[in-house]
Amino acid sequence: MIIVKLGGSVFSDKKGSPENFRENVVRSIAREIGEFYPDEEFIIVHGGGSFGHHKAEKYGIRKGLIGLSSELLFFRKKGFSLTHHAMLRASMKIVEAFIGEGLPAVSVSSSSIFLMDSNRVVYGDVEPVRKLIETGFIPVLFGDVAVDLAKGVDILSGDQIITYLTKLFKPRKVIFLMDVDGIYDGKPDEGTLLFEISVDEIDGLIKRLKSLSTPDEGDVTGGIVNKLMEAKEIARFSEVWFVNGKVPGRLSGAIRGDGFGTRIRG
Ligand code: ATP
Ligand code: IP8
Repeated sequence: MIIVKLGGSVFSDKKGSPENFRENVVRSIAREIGEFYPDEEFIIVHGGGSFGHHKAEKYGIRKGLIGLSSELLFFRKKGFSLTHHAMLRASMKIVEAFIGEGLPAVSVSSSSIFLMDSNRVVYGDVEPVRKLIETGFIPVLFGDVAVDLAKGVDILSGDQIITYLTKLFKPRKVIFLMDVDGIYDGKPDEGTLLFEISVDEIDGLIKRLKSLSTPDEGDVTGGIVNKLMEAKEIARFSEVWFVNGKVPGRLSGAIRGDGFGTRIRG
């Protein structure tokens, strides 16, 4: 099994207009997956991109529901519904592109199967996902809003969903598709591309990137730093790759194992 994170930066321009969508890029990714499916099982998890992050930010979903005036409570609950709805639209477009390329992709709403507690997933009803795979489908999950037992509501990132799924399903590979060539030792336009990072080096890299970076604009789930924190956990169970999802051939390279990008050594 391979889990592919279809980054929001790949299927959309996160700094562009709300709900912009790169259909050609998603179709090309679906075709590459089609070269390996059905011999290989896949789970797709996509991020928020220009669909989820705008609304999550506007309605302050990460701040939760505790101690709010009735007016603010209504505002935030409305935002929860609207953010989820925007993610359903993103998922519909992605699934349609996959079906258009002949792949039996099926959308699974993350907010319907996961519960969080203080920002982390504490429960996931993933049996239907397992059965979908066993029956030959390609489940498509996504970063979403979620009920949080401590805060009321929160945003659940696609990256954290992957950590949870990896521990249960033990995929042989997890491949993160982004709009840059892999992980850099600084900002992508200034730093050097790292072809291989050992798990033990991730904390040092995170520290360095935190010291360089301004908070990720347009990303409510912590951008590259959070992604690396999840990757550190994921790498205990699976091979991890970061490749450019906008460049044809990079995903298949990572699937074959001779790809151009960053590989995390477990
Ligand atoms: P989403 O969370 O919407 O799914 P995504 O998974 O595509 O998005 P981001 O969280 O946006 O990923 O993180 C990828 C972005 O991180 C890239 O667009 C890149 O510009 C930025 N970035 C910042 N620093 C680095 C770095 N050192 N190495 C790689 N990318 C970096
Ligand atoms: O883009 C965030 O998921 P991510 C989902 O994988 C929302 O971090 C709703 C913003």
